[in-house]
Amino acid sequence: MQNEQHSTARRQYEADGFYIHPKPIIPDELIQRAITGMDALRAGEYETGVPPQPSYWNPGDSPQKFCKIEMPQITNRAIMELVSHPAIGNIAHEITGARMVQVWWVQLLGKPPTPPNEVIQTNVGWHQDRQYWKIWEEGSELFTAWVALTDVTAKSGAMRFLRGSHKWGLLDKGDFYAQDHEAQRVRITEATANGGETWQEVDAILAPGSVSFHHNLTFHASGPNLSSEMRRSFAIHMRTEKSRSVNGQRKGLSAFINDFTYCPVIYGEVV
Ligand SMILES: O=C(O)CCC(=O)C(=O)O
Repeated sequence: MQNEQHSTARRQYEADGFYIHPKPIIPDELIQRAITGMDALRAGEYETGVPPQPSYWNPGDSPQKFCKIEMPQITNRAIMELVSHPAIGNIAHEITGARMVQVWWVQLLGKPPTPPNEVIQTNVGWHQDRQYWKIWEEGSELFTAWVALTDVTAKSGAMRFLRGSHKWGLLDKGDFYAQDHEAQRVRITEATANGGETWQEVDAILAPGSVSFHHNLTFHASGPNLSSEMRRSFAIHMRTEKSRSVNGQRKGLSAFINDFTYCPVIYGEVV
């Protein structure tokens, strides 16, 4: 039974370019501590004394703005515990067959509600993560675990994946900050082979403590949060032993990968 489940998850990930795990895997008490940690970060309080990396959102910014804070796990112990949770590493191993899984970058994400009649500015535009990850050699095995801390529904602006788009190659036509999804759809579809790929969107609906995984070439986006609560999550970017930074560089997004206190190995041994 165990093996059958494993192979189903892996087959789905390989065929679709994403995998949505059906049940919560992070204990509720850890989720609650991570939420407290997230609020501390948003208030500029750093438990470890270390600030996050330069970020799109900074303490004092408008609470209506999409909140993206880089490397939150280095500032707060509960967040580090959450992103290091072995259940995430086990599923990452299951879907990739990797011998080693390392967290190499993390983003705290908060999508605030958009009140009725206000202009929507918190969409995440269609993009492939790989377009922002040029520090890694081509073919590197890189993917993301997206952990929900709150109820993530279509109404609260769930992430949407384009089924099978990891097989389209790197199109370099995405934009994380774009707000007009329809204009993006036209531009991206035109860029696919003969403009002919099928556009099939799948919502990643997640209960608190649940996780989705997506391949670095899978197109994804999200719409407005029309619920009354902030949509909270962490995007945990991971690599396997089949990854290398260009020229072995340790800068930008690969700056910390030799520091396992910042970038924990969450499955297997360092290779
Ligand atoms: O949180 C979102 O809506 C998008 C996040 C994202 O682009 C990612 O985790 O790679």
